[in-house]
Amino acid sequence: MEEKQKTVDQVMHDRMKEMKVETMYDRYQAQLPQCGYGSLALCCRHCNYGPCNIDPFGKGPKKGICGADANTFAARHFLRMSGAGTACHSDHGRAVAHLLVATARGEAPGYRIKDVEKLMAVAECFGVKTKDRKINEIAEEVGEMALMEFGKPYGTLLFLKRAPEARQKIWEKIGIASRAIDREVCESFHRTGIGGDQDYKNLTKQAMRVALADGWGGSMIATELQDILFGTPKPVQGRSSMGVLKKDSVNIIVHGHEPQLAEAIVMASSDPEVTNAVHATGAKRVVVAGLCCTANELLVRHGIPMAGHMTMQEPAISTGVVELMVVDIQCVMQAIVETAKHFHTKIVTTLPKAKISGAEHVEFSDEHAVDAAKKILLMAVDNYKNRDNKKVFIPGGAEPNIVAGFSHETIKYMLGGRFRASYRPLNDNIINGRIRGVVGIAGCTSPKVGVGEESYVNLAKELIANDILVVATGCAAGQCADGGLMIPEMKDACGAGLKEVCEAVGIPPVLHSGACVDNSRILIAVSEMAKEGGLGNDISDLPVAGVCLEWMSEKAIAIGQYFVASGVYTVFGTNSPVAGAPDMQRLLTSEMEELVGARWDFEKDFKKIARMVIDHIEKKRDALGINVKKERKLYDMAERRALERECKPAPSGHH
Ligand code: MSK
Repeated sequence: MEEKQKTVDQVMHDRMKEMKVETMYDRYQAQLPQCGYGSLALCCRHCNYGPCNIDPFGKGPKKGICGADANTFAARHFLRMSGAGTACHSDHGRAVAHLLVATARGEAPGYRIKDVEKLMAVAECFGVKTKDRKINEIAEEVGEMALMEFGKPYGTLLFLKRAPEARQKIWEKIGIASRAIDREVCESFHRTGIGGDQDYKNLTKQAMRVALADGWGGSMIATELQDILFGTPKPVQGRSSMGVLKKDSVNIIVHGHEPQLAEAIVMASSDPEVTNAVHATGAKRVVVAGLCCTANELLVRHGIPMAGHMTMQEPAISTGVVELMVVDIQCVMQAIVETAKHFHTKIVTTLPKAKISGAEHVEFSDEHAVDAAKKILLMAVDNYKNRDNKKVFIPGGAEPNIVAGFSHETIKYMLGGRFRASYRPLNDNIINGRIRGVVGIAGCTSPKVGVGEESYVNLAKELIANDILVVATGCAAGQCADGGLMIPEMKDACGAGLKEVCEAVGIPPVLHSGACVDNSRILIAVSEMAKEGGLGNDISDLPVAGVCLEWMSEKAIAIGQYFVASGVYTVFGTNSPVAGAPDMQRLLTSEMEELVGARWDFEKDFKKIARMVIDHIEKKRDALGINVKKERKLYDMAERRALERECKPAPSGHH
């Protein structure tokens, strides 16, 4: 039997083992068996009576010292995760809003407004006047309005209005329309403290409200305002593989989430002082490559190469060619400082709110972004001389070309054309069955599934073979890009219907839509599909689903919860975060459907997940009446004569 080719991840981990460089997989093994109480959400340490555990099987305690039961333990845990995830995406959004205001005021040299059309669209949604006003004036007010969304004392979030009316009514009816973003995060932590909210159903409702403040609040602010500042993604060719790092170049990796840092590094990389310094070292050029969601941001907007997804941060350093890894915030592992010690790589942190012991720190601010970026680049160039060529190992060298940059505007434009951009053609293709449905695959990569398992790649292949269009974000998108799925030629792996559509439009069947904050693009896309007509009135009517196979971050839980609260059936892999509390598990996986028309599922096996998602899509199609097969009617002779009589033209003068 032909041996399966090793993935880049696997090759690099073999290499790191050889070099005795510790990896996250080693540390994962060292943690096994992981704490059973923690895994089942049955450990509470919210107060110093604890830590309290609940024994789900034996005769041990069934309550904490305060009397809280398993459902309260699990629901509080779930709400805190949703709140923390929302805080991450939203604080990111707040930073972008500040940058927009600073740019509009001329206080952020180097940055400018790139997408005026989107600025106008957001201004309209925020009720900001645009007539006879300068672009910068409008941008300043839009930025300020966005900042108000975090702390306004009254009302609900402005972007909630973008959802179909039927969805907004559900949110209002059950009291989960999000108010100010900070208020929802703050209240979530208040309610989960000792002696607060102790009703698992009520806690889960707040988990919906805080998560909606992420998807339709912080994340949407981040995505939309980033598009205004850095450009809305359009189809762009890119490369994704560790092979984007070059032996003959100064390599700098930008890792984290907030694109303002990465954009500044890109701007400064062509500064003559930097290019001259590079040439003086004998290196050919400076390579800026992205990692994690920063990579997604750079890729979808500029086609800047992507070195890998989250679990590849240690392997990337272990290529021995990375002069410097500069990080901002989220999904950056403390371990990289130790990995870097085996090589010449410098680790540089940039934000006052995210430092790492042992890393160097160059403070980054909107006002001095390009100066800080230049300083960081020159540090990288200076470090080139310290590279140890004996340690250099870049796996593969194959650099799959990918086509990325599928914002919801792009999808609309590609399907409908510049002057009649709409979701009509997509809806029509779903109605006629060429496309059975759409699945968003989002989220993290995790050592829990094994080294280089390519679970997202396998799932996506299964889905496109069944005529399901896939939209990918975050590290799931990174894995699909590495796996070579984001090229138009992948049409040949599709079912006949999807293949026909991909061929006609010239799109890959797996669309890269950006970073994890960009799941907000999926919310807008499904809202527009519902509003376009022919597929019901609400998001929950659509034949769509969301999947996250290797969830890790609290952000993933917030995303899952806002997908479900928005009406999207969502399946998570590995394990349920509330598995030890049967009522809570039932609430998420069944009863939420009655509340919001969608629910969660948890399943380890990606093949089963593919089946679950396909079944769900077919169920929705049945409910919409678009799976009706016209039965072939065979007429007998008497019926044929009757038909002929009916079809004969009426005699003239007879009406
Ligand atoms: S980076 S949150 S591992 S998607 Fe957005 Fe990737 Fe998950 Fe971090």
